[in-house]
Amino acid sequence: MTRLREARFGGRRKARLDAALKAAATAVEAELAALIPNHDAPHARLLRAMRYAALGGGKRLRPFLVLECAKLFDADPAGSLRAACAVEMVHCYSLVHDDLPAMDDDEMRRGRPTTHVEFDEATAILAGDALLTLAFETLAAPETHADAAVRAELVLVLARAAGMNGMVGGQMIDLEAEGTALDLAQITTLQAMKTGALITAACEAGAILGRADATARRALVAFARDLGLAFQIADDLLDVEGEAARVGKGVGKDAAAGKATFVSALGIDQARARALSLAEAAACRLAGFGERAETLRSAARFVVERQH
Ligand code: GRG
Repeated sequence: MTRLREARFGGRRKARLDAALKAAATAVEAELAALIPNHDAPHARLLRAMRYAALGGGKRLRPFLVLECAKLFDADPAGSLRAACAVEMVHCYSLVHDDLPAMDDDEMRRGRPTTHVEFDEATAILAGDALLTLAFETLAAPETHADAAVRAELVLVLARAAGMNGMVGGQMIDLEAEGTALDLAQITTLQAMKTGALITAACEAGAILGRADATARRALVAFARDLGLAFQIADDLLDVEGEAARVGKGVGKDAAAGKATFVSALGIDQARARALSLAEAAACRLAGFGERAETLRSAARFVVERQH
């Protein structure tokens, strides 16, 4: 393929991906707004903080993955959207708690003040707790899927990804490791738990909603694992090279906190090369889905080029 044709092809793929991401983000925003009520109640402050944390920002990558993976199997779109929102709620809760003074102590997130700065620490903790529990309430409700076994499996997969052997466990390792020189294998394990587990659960949820067979489900899990690592390396690169205004949060924080990252372990050039090869490997995992998985393949390729 000539360079010009390649660029045009890439451009078309990128445009299609952007449109799919935008459509997913719009649908997720509307559904989240419906799932987190905004009414006059004795606990209205909690509801406002939850909405602040969950609405009006973010790339919505995880819910996009739920929706795209579920679409491969023609799963019911309404149920898939609810499951996508559940995954995003867990993600939003993790951001709220991660930003707290006791953790990363961040003041900016998604281009605006973090939840504890906008409200207060206690409210932010409660908003995170309530988003986490609402995620499971949403998955367990019959509107998400008519089959209780499917709902139970969704709950199981998300709980495992979010909990002690997944995101929370990864966060613990991360906090304990500050100022320590982790090797590449240790960084990979940490990040697979902290960031990768939820990304994997998002893709697996799509497979569960669509009652995928074991081969298809394994392929999506393998795709998600490569994608998750590529995504995290891109995040580490952004922390070193990105501009705060564009990234929407503080940058240069990893080095300041003495955190071991893919960039500190590999250097910038090797980290970028590794992200690119992981993204390519992720895309190859989807060969069995043919054309239907083109948007997911594009997501893998473009996740490493993101600017925020
Ligand atoms: C506090 C329980 C608890 C867990 C914290 C995932 C996590 C563990 C913290 C999030 C903080 C962080 C910077 C994690 C690295 C993963 C990452 C890049 C998160 C940001 O995800 P994006 O870029 O954010 O998808 P948006 O705003 O687009 O949704």
